[in-house]
Amino acid sequence: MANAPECLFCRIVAGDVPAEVLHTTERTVAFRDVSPQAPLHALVVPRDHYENAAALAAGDPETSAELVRTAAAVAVAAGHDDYRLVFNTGAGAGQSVFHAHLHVLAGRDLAWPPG
Ligand code: DGP
Repeated sequence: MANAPECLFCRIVAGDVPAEVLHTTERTVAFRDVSPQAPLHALVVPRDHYENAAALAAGDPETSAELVRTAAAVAVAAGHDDYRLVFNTGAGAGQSVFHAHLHVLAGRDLAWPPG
């Protein structure tokens, strides 16, 4: 799927918007969230543009799996065996950037159920 020039995360992937990149793979980029909700708060995104996790899983299941592998690698590299992975899907669920992204949260007690 082509990248979307107006998409913030496409621009981060392209290097046009700065971000603290933690890990890259052929298909994914992981970078720190600008508004961290935990000591480790990273976002893992596909290099290609998909609106949300469901669209990514339907269109490119291998990259969908790589997102999870990358998220685990980021957490473990930061010293965390316990971590939370979150896909917000839809504005009502808190999605504000409509390029699929997997939140990686770790380093504090994470309550359940989430807010
Ligand atoms: P969500 O609400 O699930 O769509 O998550 C979007 C996240 O993106 C949110 O936690 C804040 C983060 N974010 C927004 N703008 C930027 C940015 O310019 N740079 C970085 N690194 N993160 C951003």
